[in-house]
Amino acid sequence: MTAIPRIVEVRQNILRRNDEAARALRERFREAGVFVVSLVSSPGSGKTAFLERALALLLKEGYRPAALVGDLATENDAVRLARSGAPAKQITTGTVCHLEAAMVAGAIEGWNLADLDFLFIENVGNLVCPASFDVGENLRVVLLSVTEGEDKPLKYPTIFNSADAAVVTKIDLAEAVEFDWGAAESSIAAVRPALPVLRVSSKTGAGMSGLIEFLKSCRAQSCPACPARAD
Ligand SMILES: Nc1nc2c(ncn2[C@@H]2O[C@H](COP(=O)(O)OP(=O)(O)O)[C@@H](O)[C@H]2O)c(=O)[nH]1
Ligand SMILES: [Mg+2]
Repeated sequence: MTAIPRIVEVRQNILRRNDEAARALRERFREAGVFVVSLVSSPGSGKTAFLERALALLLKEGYRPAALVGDLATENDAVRLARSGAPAKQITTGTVCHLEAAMVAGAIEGWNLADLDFLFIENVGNLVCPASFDVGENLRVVLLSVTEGEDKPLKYPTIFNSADAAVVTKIDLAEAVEFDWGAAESSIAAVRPALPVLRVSSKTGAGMSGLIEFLKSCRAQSCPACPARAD
């Protein structure tokens, strides 16, 4: 009987500490002028594939992007992202199912944030835990690949609720898996009416330029659909 309230209390303390660390991070990002975008999704939805293209496109346009990427193990994704030429660092979490603000703060130690225009944070692939942990981002983007099923937003509403935009990925496969666009959009709208929804294929590049423009407009705070976070 007494164990449950104690667990709740510990969890609340962890979240409170994380919120404080995230607020401090967001202030550092604001002072440095770097716009921070986090990516959340289930494993394999295409976060890293999207970032590979996004980093290359932004570099080509003269922006200075960087990326942090969280997984339980391996440096694989950081290696993939570093090929773009942008700074990229892996955060390995061991058994932890999400990134926390303190992990982000540790990973950017030694980086001069003022040298960056965009910092992408790829969270650990998980539709549950990352929802509760602010990592100091300005914009949280939730990805949903066409191969996952149109009702994921209904099954995992919290993560869609915590996001500022949704991106449907792997649209090159939509026909093959008979993806029902109407059902997917209704699922998202049922959870978060008016959440901006974009579409992309990192394989063909379809939708990439629109998504980059969206991120740029969020950075410039000129996008009416884009409620960039502030404390
Ligand atoms: N056909 C297709 N495959 C993709 C696309 N994006 C990612 N993939 C594949 O999906 C798998 C998982 O992608 P990855 O970026 O590692 O997902 P993450 O776990 O969310 O970072 C890889 O085999 C990718 O090549 C896409 O737009 N189209
Ligand atoms: Mg990845």
